[in-house]
Amino acid sequence: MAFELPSLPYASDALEPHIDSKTMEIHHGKHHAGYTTKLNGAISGTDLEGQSIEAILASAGSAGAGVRNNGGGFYNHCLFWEVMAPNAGGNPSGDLASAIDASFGSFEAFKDAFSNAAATQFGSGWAWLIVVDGKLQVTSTPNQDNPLMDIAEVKGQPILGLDVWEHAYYLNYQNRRPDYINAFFNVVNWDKVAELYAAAI
Ligand code: MN3
Repeated sequence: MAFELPSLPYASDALEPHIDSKTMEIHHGKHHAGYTTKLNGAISGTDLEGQSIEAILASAGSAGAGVRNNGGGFYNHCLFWEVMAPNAGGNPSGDLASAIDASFGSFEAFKDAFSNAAATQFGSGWAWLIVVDGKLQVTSTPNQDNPLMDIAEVKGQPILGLDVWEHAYYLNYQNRRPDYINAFFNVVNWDKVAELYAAAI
């Protein structure tokens, strides 16, 4: 069973003006599609073929660069599309909001920590909100690594991820990564993040 590129859960222009249609089309239809095809090629005929993406990521350190980069790229973008939505943004509620307050002090403090992780990730990578032993933590990873990988410095279950590769924002924001990070908070699907949080604890 090969991995398949999931459809975007909304139209490519649904996140405008925060994330533009052209960026979404290329990001999903070219970049994510490419990671998916290359992941299938990298695991074909190996012990990893037929395993879950989580199991594959857990052996990323020994599986070689093709599996590490494309397995991460496949998983990370699947999560990324899901944690965004049109008419979203605002503040989380319920248990997730309480957990954010407990771990960071306030939602604003969380936003600062997450934005800082995204802004200071040197070069290409991702910022994450993860669950570690039932608590929330912000971290970042280079390239297409993620906190599910055995080689991650900080490990945990991702419930929110932000792609800070230039391909994620350059058409609309050029070098203004902080503007893209601010805009991202207008499209965060907190209902989905809350669902992932509930599943993780
Ligand atoms: Mn990307």
